[in-house]
Amino acid sequence: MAVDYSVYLVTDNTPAILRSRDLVAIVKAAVEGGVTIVQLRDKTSDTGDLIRIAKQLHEVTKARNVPLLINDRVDVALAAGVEGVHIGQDDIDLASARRLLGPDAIIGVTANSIQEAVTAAEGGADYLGLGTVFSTSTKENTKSIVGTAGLREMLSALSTCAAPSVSTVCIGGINASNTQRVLYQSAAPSKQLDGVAVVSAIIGADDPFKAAQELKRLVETPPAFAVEQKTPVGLEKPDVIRMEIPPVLKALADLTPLCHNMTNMVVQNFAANVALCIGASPIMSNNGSEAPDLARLAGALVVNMGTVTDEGLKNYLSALRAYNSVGGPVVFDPVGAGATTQRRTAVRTLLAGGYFDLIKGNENEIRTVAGTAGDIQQRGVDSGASAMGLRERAALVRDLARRERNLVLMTGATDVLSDGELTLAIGNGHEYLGAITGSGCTLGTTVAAFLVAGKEQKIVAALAGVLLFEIAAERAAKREDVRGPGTFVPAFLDELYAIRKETLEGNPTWLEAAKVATVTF
Ligand code: 3NM
Repeated sequence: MAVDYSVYLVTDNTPAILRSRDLVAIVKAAVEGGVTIVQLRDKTSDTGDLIRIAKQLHEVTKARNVPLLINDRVDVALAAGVEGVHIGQDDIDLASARRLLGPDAIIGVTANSIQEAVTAAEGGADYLGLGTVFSTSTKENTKSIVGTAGLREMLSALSTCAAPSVSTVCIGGINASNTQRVLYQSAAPSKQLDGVAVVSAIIGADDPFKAAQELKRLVETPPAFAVEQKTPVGLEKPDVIRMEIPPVLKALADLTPLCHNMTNMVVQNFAANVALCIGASPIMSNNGSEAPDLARLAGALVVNMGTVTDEGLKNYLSALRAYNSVGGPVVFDPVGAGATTQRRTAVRTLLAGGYFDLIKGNENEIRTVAGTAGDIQQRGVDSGASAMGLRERAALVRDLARRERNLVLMTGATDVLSDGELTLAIGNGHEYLGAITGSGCTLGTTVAAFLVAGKEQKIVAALAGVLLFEIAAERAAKREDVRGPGTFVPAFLDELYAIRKETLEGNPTWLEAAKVATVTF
C-alpha cells in the first residue's frame, strides 16, 4: 500500500505543548484536517498506558485510513496492532525491528547525516525522518541542525544509494511559515522530500484542525516565489543581450515597482536616488511591522545588514516572511558578513528564516554565506583583495546558488552571477565604484527592482540591473566633468537616468559596452 507521508504528525504529551488538553481529541481533529500519518511519541508513560493510548489513537486514525506508528516501542506497536514504528539511532536496530514486525510494517528511521540516511535506506527502512532542520525546543538533545542545505545533501546522496526510492520527511522546527520553502530549497535534482513532520505546529496549535488543513494546503502548493524560469540560450552573446535586456528596462519603467530598502544608515539617501534614477519607487523602512502592508504593493525588498542590530534582525525576519508569502523578490546583501561574530550569526539566522531570491556580496561576504571563509577575518565592510581565481569564484557562486536554489551575485573586478545552472562573468564597472560608499549596496537596490520586472527570467533581470549599473559607471567616469570619486557620484546618477531614457526611446547602443561571458566548468 502506498503511504502518504505529506503531513506527518508526531504527538507530544508534555504540558508545554499539549497543555491540559486531550491528545486523542487533538489527533482526531488533526486527522480530520488532513494529517496523512501519525506517530505516537511518548517518552514518559508506562507500557500499559502506552498501549491503551495507542489503541485509542488507532481507532481515530483507522477511521480515515491514516497509518499509526509508535516511536521506539516495537512491543507497543505489536500489542496495539498498529501499522508500524519509528526508530531513532539509539533505539532498537532496523533489522531486529523488521524481523519482529514483518515485511508489511511501516518502519521509519531518524537520520541526522548522510551516513545515517544511506545506511537506514539500504537497510530496508520504508521512510526516513531527516533532521534536525531548525532548532526546536520540542525535543531535547537534538543533534546537529542541518538546515535546508543539509537536507539537500542527504537527499542527493540518497538518490544515488542502493535504495533511491526510500521515502523521506523532514523534522525539527517546521511550521506553516517555512513548510513551502523547506520543501522547495531542500529538493535535490532527482529527489525531494515526500512530506514534513511536525509536533508543535499541530499539537501546540489552538486549532489543530485548521493547523493541519493549512499545512496540507502548503505542502500541496509551491511557494509564491517559485516561478518557472524561461532563460534564453546564449545570454552572453551581444545580439541576445541586445534583444533580452531592453524589454526588462521597459517592464521596469511600466511597473515603477516599489523598492523597499531595509538598509544601513550610510547609504539610505544614495540608495533612494539610485532607485529613482533606474525607474523604481524607493521606500526606506527598517520597521518590520509595516512590511506586510508594503509587501502587498508588489515590489521588492532589500535586506542590507550593513548596520545590523539585534532589533534590526527581528525586523528583517518579519519583512522576509511577509515578502516570501506573496512572492515579492527579496535581495540579501550580507554587508560585512565576516567582520564580526554578530554578523556571522545574523547571516545564519536570516538564511534559516526565509528565502532570498538573490544573495549579493563581495568575495569575502559570499564566502562567509557559503561557509567556506574558514577563519578569514573580514576587516570592516570593504571588499578587500581577492584571494581566488575567476573559476574558483564562479564555482563558489554556482554551488551557493544551487544550495539555496536562488541567484547569487559576487561583485568584484569581474562580477559572477549564477542561478546554479548558468554562470556568467561580467567585466563591466569602474574603479570609482570602489572609491565611493554604497556602490555595492545600491547595486543590491538596483537588482531587487529589476527582479520585479523579470520574475520569469530572474537571471536576465539581474544581468540587466548589473549592466545598467556598471555601464552607467563607465560612462560617468569617462565624462570630462568627472575628476574623481566626488564628481563621479552625481555623474553616475545622471548616467543611470540617461541610459534608462535612451532605452525607453528605443536606443540600446549602450549595451555594446557589455562584457559578458559564460563560465564553463
Ligand atoms: N525529532 P517541532 S526534532 C521529534 O531531529 C523530533 O530527529 C527530531 O518538533 C529530530 O515540530 C523533533 O515542534 C521535534 O519542532 C520536532
